[in-house]
Amino acid sequence: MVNPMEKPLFELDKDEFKQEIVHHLRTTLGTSEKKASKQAWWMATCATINQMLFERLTSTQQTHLQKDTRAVHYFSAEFLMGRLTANNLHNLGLYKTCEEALKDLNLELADLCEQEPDMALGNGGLGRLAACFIDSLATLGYPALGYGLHYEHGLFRQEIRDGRQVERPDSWREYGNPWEICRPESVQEIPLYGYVETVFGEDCQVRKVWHPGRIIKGVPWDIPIVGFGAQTVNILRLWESRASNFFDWDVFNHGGYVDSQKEKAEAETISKVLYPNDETEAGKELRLVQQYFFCACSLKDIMRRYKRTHTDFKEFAAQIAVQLNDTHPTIAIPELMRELIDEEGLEWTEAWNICKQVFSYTNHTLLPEALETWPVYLFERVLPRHLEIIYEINAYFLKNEVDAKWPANNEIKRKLSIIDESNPRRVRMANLCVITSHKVNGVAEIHSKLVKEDLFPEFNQLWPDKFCNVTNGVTPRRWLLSCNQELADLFTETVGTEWPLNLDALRELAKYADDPVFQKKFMDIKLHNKEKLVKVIKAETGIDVSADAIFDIQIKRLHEYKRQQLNLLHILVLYRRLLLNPEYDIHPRVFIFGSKAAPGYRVAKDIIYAINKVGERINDDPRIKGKLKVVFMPNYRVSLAEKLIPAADVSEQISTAGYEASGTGNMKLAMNGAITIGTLDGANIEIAEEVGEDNCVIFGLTVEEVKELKARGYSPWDYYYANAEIKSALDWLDTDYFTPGRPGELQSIKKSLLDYGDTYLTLADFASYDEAHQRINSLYRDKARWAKMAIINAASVGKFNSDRSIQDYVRQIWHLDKCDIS
Ligand code: GFP
Ligand code: GFP
Repeated sequence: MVNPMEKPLFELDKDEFKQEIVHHLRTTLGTSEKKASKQAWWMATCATINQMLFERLTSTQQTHLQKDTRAVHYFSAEFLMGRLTANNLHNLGLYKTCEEALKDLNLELADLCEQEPDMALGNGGLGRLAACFIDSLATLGYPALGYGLHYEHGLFRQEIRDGRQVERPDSWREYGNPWEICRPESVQEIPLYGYVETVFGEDCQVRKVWHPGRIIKGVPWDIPIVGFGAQTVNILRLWESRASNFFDWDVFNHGGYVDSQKEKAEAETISKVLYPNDETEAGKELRLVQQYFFCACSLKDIMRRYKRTHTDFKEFAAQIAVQLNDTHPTIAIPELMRELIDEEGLEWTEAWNICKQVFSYTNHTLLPEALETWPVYLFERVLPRHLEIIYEINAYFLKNEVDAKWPANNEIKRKLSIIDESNPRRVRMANLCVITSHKVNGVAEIHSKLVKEDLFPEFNQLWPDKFCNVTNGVTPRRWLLSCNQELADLFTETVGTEWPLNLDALRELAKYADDPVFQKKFMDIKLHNKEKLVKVIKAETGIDVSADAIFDIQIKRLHEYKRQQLNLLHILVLYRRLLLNPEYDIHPRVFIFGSKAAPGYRVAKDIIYAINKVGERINDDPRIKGKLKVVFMPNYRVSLAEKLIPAADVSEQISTAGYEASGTGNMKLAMNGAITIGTLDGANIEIAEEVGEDNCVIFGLTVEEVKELKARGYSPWDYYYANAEIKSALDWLDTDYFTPGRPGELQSIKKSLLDYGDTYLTLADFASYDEAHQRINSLYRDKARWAKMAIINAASVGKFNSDRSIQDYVRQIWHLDKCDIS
């Protein structure tokens, strides 16, 4: 493979690049050098990049077609792509050329990159994982397609007003997006609602005919996914919904303009917005329709492509792998059954055998509320034929599998059934996934073990070979090469150019971990990144912080199990200590948060409010002499993460053990030399194994201890009464100390930690967390020791390259071959 760090794949030199940009500025953007806005310059740069991308895209697709390759289709309701300009340039090996070309035009590439809105078509880790995976698939040269929804509005833009989260609409393509290509030639028609008719054919065979009540049009938009080295350019195909017959001219001509638009508006609603994860009540029906819509479009697209080279379905399972990213795309299972049986005329068993080989499922969480179920009545109305198919799968499964293994055991039947028989009856999507898929994987070793033992123990008894583990990973191209260029250059200088493809090459760095010269270079880069972040913090929040302080960062969705409240409680305790004893000896600390809360999740929003209010008080308090600062960065998103991660000293990974399936932020931060303070949860365990327990700071209850404590009966009050600091900190929240004139505004935090039982054992882990922070404090003061730890972290996280995850999927689940693109 050509390594673009040594030699640009495309031989454009700086001057040619410059000419192309100017050419596009004039001919594609229709403006001139004198008048062009930064936005126009950015668009012209993207058009230049696309020239190269599209060529590779076409040759990739042609080669895949010619060689009739087996491909994986990654079905995901979320793809958190972020920005693509810098990433694409790095993967093409043209970043520096482009930077110089723009310099000649008196423009800064980094500055132009800021023009790009984030493509935030996801909520958090799950969606960003999908984005890293398609990067790795292309990099490794595997035929693969990402399939998802073309949300008009991605995750909301978060504003902070008087400390509170306010959700504003995100409009990532308001002024056009240079990376997407509309493919009207591949439009699909998707049926919905209606009823099912039973027809007796002349051959006396019973057939089911679905008479849909509505047809929606699915319009595909392709985003090219460039692998590093740009041999392969795969596609992320996102479906936009439109009315199939969107303008009713008759109605319009009779004066009913609004009516004529109604159907159009309704159809477009389907791909209008991304649902934030925890919002389970809102728009249930719409959410089910969204899931069905994108799965049905994608399967039709797959079948269309398959039929170009095949006349029957005998090879289908050999050619097609579909990975279900969580339960959101589960409806693809009955949809493929329906297509094969009702539309293609296959027998039930034949269709079922195909489905069992095609699908595999990744579980991302053990939280019961995240395992989707849909009321049967809703299914009946929206997807009547699919409900029948699900019933049939279920009957077959209960009779042939469950009854065979546990004869006449109604309790087990009730538990494993796809239908939950309580009132109202519900369809359990996870059960359908497990029953159908040939492989089910968790996303870190401990999580995969818990999936088997706690979540699906009976399924595991039925099919022990079905369950496996693929530990998550992140792409080092975005999360090191692109976001931390100075560090990337130092690494290239030290270990050579191979590491973006083989992250294990960074192990070499460990040799220099004790070398004062290397330590200085490494820590100077960290300092420089922190200085850059200081400016961003000032610009975004108005808060002054010093780059000499420890930058302690917690960035992730806001959820009580991720325990931002534990971090906050510790801040309150530190603040109190400083007030009681101004000489209290700590190295200055800046606690930085970035986090969005699901709009319907009250306590999560209250935690954001509390962080901001506590922060305001602390940041303005001269008595503590700047030893403590609290920063809440608004609108956390991929592009902000790219600025925060390179500047982190400490990485907060503090979920209750057993609750964070894996985590991926933990990997990104360690990769950039931050020291983890973490529980033995998710991938933290594997990170600790790789970097060594001396190079991270572990605290808190283990999974087993959490279970035991819960079994014994956990009472947070015991900790409240036993620990005077916890008590004072929580009682503080009853007063108006942080919300002058408005006492009790922060009470809900205290309530959730005491009155409502502290589900996530925040108080039980507090003492250990506090002690861990004291260790951080003394470690940081030993400059050489800290630098060594940071270097060893960066050197030891080769395992967490998403390329490794993809290879694990290929070996255990997908069985794909790489395809050379000539
Ligand atoms: C994709 C390809 C493109 C091609 C368009 C045509 O192909 O290169 O030009 O779509 O619709 F990636 P298929 O989806 O038809 O394979
Ligand atoms: C979820 C899980 C994480 C896991 C990711 C990707 O992400 O532990 O790392 O999926 O598998 F919770 P969030 O969206 O909750 O971050």
